[in-house]
Parts: sequence; C-alpha cells; structure tokens
Amino acid sequence: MAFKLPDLPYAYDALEPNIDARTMEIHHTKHHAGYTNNLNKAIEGTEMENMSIEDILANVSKYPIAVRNNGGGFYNHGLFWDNMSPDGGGEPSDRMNIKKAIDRDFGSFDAFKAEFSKAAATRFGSGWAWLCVDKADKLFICSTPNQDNPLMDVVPEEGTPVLALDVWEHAYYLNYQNRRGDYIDNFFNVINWKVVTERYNDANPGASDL
Ligand code: MN3
Repeated sequence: MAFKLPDLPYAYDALEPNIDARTMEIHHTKHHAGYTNNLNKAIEGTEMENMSIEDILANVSKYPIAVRNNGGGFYNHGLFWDNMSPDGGGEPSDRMNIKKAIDRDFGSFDAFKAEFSKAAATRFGSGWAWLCVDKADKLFICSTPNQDNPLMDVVPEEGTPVLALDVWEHAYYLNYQNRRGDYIDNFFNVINWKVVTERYNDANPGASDL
C-alpha cells in the first residue's frame, strides 16, 4: 500500500505573515511530495508495504538509508502541518494537559519556549526541533539532523513527538533568508496547542490524571 501526500489542513496563505504562501506551497507540493514519492519507491516490493509509517520508523536501522531519509520526510512534515493553525499561537490554556505537563517538566511556559527555541536555533545545518514524551511520560526537547525523528531506533533520545518544527532552510529562506531566529519566534504565533495536547494525551495514558 502506497503512502499518500496529506492535504494541508488550511490554505497556503493561511499562516501569513508568519510563514508566507509561496514557501508553504513549494514546501508541500515539491518537498513533502518528493519525500512521499521516494518513500513509496523505496518500500516497493518489500515487507514495509504492509507496515505503518510508525512501525517502519521504529525499525529504520534495518532498512536502506532512502527509507530513513524519505520516511522521516514523509512523517515529519505531516506532523508539522498539523501542529500549526491560523488560529494558533499564544500559550496553551490552563485546562490543557500539555500546559500542566510543560509547567511540571520545564517549570514555566517561558522556560519551555526558551529551551525549544534554543534547540531549533542551534541545530547546525538542516534538521528539526521536537517536543516529545518519553517512556516515563515526561516531556523533553531534542533536535535531530536531516529527516531523522524521535521515533527512529537510530537517535540518541527516543520518544513520541508531540510538536515539530522544521528548521531546514527550505522552510523559511524565501521570507526570512538567514534569520532563522525570527522564523522560530514567529512559529510560536501559529502553534496549534489543541493538536499538541491531543497528541500528548494519546502518548500518555495517565494524562487525564494531571
Ligand atoms: Mn521541510
């Protein structure tokens, strides 16, 4: 079964001025589509045709590098689109479990924001910044190079990602050029905390007890 490029949950211009329409369109129709097509080529005729993307990534050390690069690219961008919204931004509400977990594990929203922004800003070259849940149901921040992600059995810190930020230059260069820090700041204006808290609840069966 082939993987399918997901539609964006909003229009290409919906995140302006934080992320411009041309960047969004190229990113989705060229980059994400390319990863999807190349993933399908890489899994054709193999056992992976019958596996979920999560299971493929959790065992990615067994497979060719094209699966790691393109499977990561396919999965990561789907997460990234869904954790942004034109109605997003600000802080998660006090009623959301993700807010309670951020306060518990980072001390405050501002402390979380500073650590996440630093992970995104200091990723050398191309990659991603992540907010994840570990096996003990604790939140942690990490970054990965290229299209790696925390589900893969090749990264130093495995976990379930609940928030993704793409810091490849293709994600911001048309509008921000070398100003990655401004792009990171403005990402916080479009984070869809409703989706992030749903992912946190799904990853953490004890979340309702917070
Ligand atoms: Mn990208």
